[in-house]
Amino acid sequence: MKQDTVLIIGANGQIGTALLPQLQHLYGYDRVIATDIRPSLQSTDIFETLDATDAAAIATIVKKYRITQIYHLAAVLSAKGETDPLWAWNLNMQTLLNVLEVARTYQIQKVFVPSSIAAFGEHAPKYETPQSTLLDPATVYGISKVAAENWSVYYHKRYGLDVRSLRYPGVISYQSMPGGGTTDYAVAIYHAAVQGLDFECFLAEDTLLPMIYMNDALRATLELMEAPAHQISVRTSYNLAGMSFTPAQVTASIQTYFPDFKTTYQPDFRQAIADSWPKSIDDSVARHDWGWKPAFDLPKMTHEMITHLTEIYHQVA
Ligand code: VAH
Repeated sequence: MKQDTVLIIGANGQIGTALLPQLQHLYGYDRVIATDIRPSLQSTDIFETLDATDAAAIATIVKKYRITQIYHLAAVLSAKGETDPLWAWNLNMQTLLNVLEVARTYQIQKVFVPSSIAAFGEHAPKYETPQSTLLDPATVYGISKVAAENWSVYYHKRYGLDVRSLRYPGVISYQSMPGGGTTDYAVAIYHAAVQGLDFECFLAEDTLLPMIYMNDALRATLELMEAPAHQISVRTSYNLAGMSFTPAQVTASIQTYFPDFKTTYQPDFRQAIADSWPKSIDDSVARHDWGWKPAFDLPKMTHEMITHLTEIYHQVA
């Protein structure tokens, strides 16, 4: 069992909900401190309510538990952020700067700060989007992620802080309901199918987007955080790819299990967000630096999602 003590900020979010048990397995239940502004959603030994806009509150927890690693997973996502841009900016940036300052002050050994393919905008190549290219994001969420990437480099260069990051594609998981993301249709569609419902998609059927199954996203996160520092050549954020698919393709994948399942398409404001993002990602730098390789394609993910969601809904029934 590793000797670190790990703080998760935003443990009730999509990534946090799935990451918590994996960190507890790696470090021990008593060495993972789960925090969120909302009360705990799952059984865990140590949970603290934390408003990460309060730097002193973060520092109090860091000192109380002698934290050595921080996973900062609290953020307002793309679609929700567009409903109140300045609120989203202030929340995403204030929490980030609080985490970086506390980490510097208390000599935290490693900090994980997720970025997103939302950091790319209209002037990035749409296919096999490279690690290094112009970042002109179309959303406040994307702007805050680009700012976070640059602040991470600043704290690494000026203070030696070991901040690591991944540009997550749309993350697909069964452990939590989607919340405020543009790629969340790809989670909700599986919930509809397993409940025997048809699905109305808020993106057009041919909207190709980079996606990743949660198991791969978590493995990438832990492999990055466990990699020796000398292997980390990117201190903004690593491109990460799992697969790319369209709503029509995930519908067809689901129909191999539920032949009568139907999707209709009613694009809304989120279509413009999706259209500003890449269609596929070049993650060759992550593959080179720390050996990244995805394990899930669309058929394998569909099998996992339908299997787990069927168990969940049958338990509820
Ligand atoms: C969102 N799920 O839709 C997030 C993600 C690439 C998309 O960052 O906002």
